[in-house]
Amino acid sequence: MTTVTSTKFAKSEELFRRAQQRTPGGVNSPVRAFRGVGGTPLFLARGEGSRVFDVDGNAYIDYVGSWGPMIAGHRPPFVMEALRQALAIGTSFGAPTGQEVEFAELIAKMVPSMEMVRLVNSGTEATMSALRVARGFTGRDLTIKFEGCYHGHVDSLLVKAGSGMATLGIADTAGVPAAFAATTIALPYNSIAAVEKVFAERGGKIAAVIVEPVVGNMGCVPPAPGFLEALRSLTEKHGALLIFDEVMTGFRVAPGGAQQRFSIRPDLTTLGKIIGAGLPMAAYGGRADVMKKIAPVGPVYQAGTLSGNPLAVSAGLAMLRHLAAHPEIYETLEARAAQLTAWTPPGVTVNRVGSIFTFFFTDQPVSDWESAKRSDTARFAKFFHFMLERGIYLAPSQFEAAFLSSAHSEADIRATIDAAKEFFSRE
Ligand code: HOZ
Repeated sequence: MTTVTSTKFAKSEELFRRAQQRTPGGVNSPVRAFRGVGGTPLFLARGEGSRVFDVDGNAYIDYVGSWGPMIAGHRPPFVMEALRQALAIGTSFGAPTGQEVEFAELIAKMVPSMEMVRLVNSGTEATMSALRVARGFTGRDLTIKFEGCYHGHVDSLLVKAGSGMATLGIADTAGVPAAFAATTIALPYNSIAAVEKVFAERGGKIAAVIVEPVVGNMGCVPPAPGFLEALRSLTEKHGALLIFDEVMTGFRVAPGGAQQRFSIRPDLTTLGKIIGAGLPMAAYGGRADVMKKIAPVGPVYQAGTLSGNPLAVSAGLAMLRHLAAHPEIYETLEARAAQLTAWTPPGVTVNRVGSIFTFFFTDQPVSDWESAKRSDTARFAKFFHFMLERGIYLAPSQFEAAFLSSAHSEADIRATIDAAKEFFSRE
């Protein structure tokens, strides 16, 4: 029997009630459950340009953008056309296609450190595989990661992780054998001294340093000047690999990602989100001598039935071609995001890199997980619901970033600023 409620979210509420009977927490990925802000998650019916529409018919200016992929907004015509053409051919072959070759060539052109590339289906698979090949290449087991960075739900990387782990306050997840977690050393983001110390003590055992070059998963936290450079030189000095997790920043903060923006060449890179243009796809790649350790050429095994799926590759190829052909998009994104974050609300710290940004509800600078977690999450939750009521859809957690798309107009930006200013003036 259907429960009828009188709120403007009645259909979402009903779907959420049913979903919780059959899916843990009613969602297929934890942060979506609104646990960080309370209330009922919106069940979405469709998206178009800068807008999403929920099942109750409410429209929202969308700053989630599917958590990053929708850099050109929802249903960009060039992606829709590529998908139409791909559908006419077939949805999966489990065999190589010509488009995969073109795609790998274009990725290598846009991100030159990725001399060789493997396509996988999610960011988690990409980081898991990159870590495995780093271990296989170096013959070492330990990994350095940073507190508040999130690299998917890879067993050994769920240590002091950001995103849903930060939102739900889970420090170390159940189900990960202690021996796996023990291969990870979690250090404060932006602390060169902490990384130097660990390398001085255990440098010969460290296979890789994995880092979000701009953190998106504790909210947006930029790298301090010199931090990425120090990671590069310390890994080089000690024979460890530097892995840039560019699942969020890839094709987002520059056509060639954070490594282009900050002029650092990592050994390995992981990509997700924009690379699939909203379809399930990710990639890892890097130095040819490292990537040649992967089967069938080398002894490091990694495989996938749907890897290089023709629909996902068509969409991704259309997206990357579009971004490569229109570098002016990055200037527009930069200008609009700067406009959106040019004012500082009282008691709030705004962090932004390109079109990724976060309003942290603290008046102190946010440069790592210790400072991010001082944010007033209850105040953020009030802000979130106020904005939602005014038709603005933000990520339902203080510890996630907002993403702007090229479909967001100046009018969208103005409407967003007006709503936010109203919140702060009424508070
Ligand atoms: N881990 C994603 C954001 N950091 C959330 C993905 C989702 O819930 O869809």
